[in-house]
Amino acid sequence: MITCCIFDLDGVLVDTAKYHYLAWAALARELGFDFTPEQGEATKGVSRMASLDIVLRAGGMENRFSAEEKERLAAEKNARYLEYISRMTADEVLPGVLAFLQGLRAAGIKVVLGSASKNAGVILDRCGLRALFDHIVDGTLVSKAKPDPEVFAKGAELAGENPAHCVVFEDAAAGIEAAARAGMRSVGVGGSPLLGRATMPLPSFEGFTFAELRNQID
Ligand code: B16
Ligand code: MG
Repeated sequence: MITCCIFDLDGVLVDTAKYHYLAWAALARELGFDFTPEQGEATKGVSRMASLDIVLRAGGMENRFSAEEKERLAAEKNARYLEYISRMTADEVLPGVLAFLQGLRAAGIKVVLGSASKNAGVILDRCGLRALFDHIVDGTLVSKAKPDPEVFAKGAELAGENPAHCVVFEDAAAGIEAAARAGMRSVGVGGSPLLGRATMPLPSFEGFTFAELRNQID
């Protein structure tokens, strides 16, 4: 039985990874080194401060800054990221997502957000998605980053649903592991080979329906 679907945001519903990357790369440039798109892959699904550590390591600067200076660098990156996402529109919702979410609501399935981002609210508002969610769990509500199951466990709890009846949609390996640790099935969105532990892969939401989800994993 499936009664609740929990969605990661970045990389699943919208492609904000490119904005995260541009903002981190600009910070790296200011610090005097290049941060490549390949290196940027490792920041996907990872918290803001853990992402900063990845960036600093790429420039050989992991031990250069105090905790206070790191907070300032992360705030600088976030200000740049906010400039990008504050210009987002509904056109940036990934193909097939809207129809799938609407289909879930029509079928009476709970729709929950489970994102590590502290900026999830801005993105949902800009893209006109907020009204489709019954509950929103974002980086402001959780203290433990994926692969800790906290974000998804909290989503199920808010929705009043049994984790065994929840399905998580994720594009990052840490998120697939978090779902498993929360006792939930998962859909690995985007087809990365790193998502092999997901209950099922889903290259894109285009044409995908709740009936098909049930056929495949229920
Ligand atoms: P913020 P998700 C994650 O969102 C991103 O994938 C990751 O790249 C980012 O560092 C993290 O949110 C924190 O984001 O700086 O906006 O709080 O994939 O869990 O929706
Ligand atoms: Mg993600």
